[in-house]
Amino acid sequence: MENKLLSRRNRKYSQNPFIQTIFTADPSAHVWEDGRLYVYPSHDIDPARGCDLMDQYHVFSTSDMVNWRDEGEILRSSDIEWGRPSGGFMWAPDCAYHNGKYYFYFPHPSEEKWNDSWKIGVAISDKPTSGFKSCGFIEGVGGHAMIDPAVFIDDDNQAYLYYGGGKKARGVKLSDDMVTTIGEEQEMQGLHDFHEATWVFKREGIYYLTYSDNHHGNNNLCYATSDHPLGPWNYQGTYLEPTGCETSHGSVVEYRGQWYAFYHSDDLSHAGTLRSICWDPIEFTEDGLMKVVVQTRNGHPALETNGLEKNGDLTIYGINKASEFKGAEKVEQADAYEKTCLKNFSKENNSVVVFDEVDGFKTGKVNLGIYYATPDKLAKCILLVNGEYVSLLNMVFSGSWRTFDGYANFTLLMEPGKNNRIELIASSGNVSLEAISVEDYSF
Ligand code: FUB
Repeated sequence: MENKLLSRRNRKYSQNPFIQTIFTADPSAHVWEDGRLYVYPSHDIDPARGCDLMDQYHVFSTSDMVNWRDEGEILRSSDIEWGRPSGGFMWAPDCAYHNGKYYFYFPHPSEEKWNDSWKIGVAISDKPTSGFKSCGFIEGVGGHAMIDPAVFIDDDNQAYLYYGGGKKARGVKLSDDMVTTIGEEQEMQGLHDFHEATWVFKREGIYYLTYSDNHHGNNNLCYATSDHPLGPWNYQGTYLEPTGCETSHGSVVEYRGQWYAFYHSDDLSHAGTLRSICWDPIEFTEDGLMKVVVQTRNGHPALETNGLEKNGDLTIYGINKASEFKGAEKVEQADAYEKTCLKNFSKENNSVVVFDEVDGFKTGKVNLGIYYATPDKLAKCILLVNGEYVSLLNMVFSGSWRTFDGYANFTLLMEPGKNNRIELIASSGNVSLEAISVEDYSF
């Protein structure tokens, strides 16, 4: 039974959206020196209030494109000393690696009057998924609607910053410190119907600038090409048709010999400000044109991991180890872990389950797994750790109340050692809970 539980952490085929436990948008994908692919998205906070409350960037990584590791939170608005006093508005970010350091770029307003005071903030770390410290913002760029930074580093190690919104896309060279600019910023010429979401990559000597257009209701992702990183650009058309969501935002990256398009949709929530990140392969013509991406829900096989996976010690706590529960029935069910589950875990029943003495390992950084079945499209529970609210977590349709195939996971900080209290409170939908696990993320 334990193997059945663990197989959910090691799936064979892709699913879109590929991050389902929390809502994420605006994925910026990069391959770093350890050979893994990392995605830096923004985080739609549930319940949403437009895009106002967006905060708390999490990073995700993979070695096989199918099994994703939530690397945890790297920054939130309360870490930004120059930021908007009431926070929120941590919109589409990007990350760059240069001379041994990781630079995380994010748009954030400095004043309550948010749309007039956008700045491009920078946080720096020696590691790709932790230790980021705010180091101010890029002087001389930003202003009204100026969002969505993307950094491209050319083969000669010269870095370029792109950003924009409100119909204007701009680009500028960055100095070696990756925080100050060189020369005047330039308006990107030749784009058609630019809206937002700049991203630049290079393939076979051609520079590509991708962005979202103003297509009414649901944006397209479009692109333009050039033989110079700052243009002028030749508009080439759409490579990602509307995803159904009222915004569109993507990145394009090569990983282990295949090019991939990352984007977001609202397939999970059907709410335009509770978005979820997706990927699909992208192909090019012999002339270097981007073919329109086929948007899938599932089915791309996992790549061989080739020793690139990262796993820590794992401890499982079946429902029999819960120290308290209420508002749900403990029932014997053949397929459940240890043949026990908590049935009818729902808001209507005021259901709560508590696990005490949960291991935070050496540093308290753990990936919490929740194993469940649900007949509902999108069930949710509230996670409290040591009495504090942490997040609302999604549990998506698994087939039926006894199809024990559901797995939600979320990386967080708790206390080191074995004295943590995890509380799950039903928030919507009807769930059969079978176990939780913690994985040591202290490395
Ligand atoms: O996620 C907030 C904003 O919505 C982004 O900055 C835009 O690109 C759009 O996706």
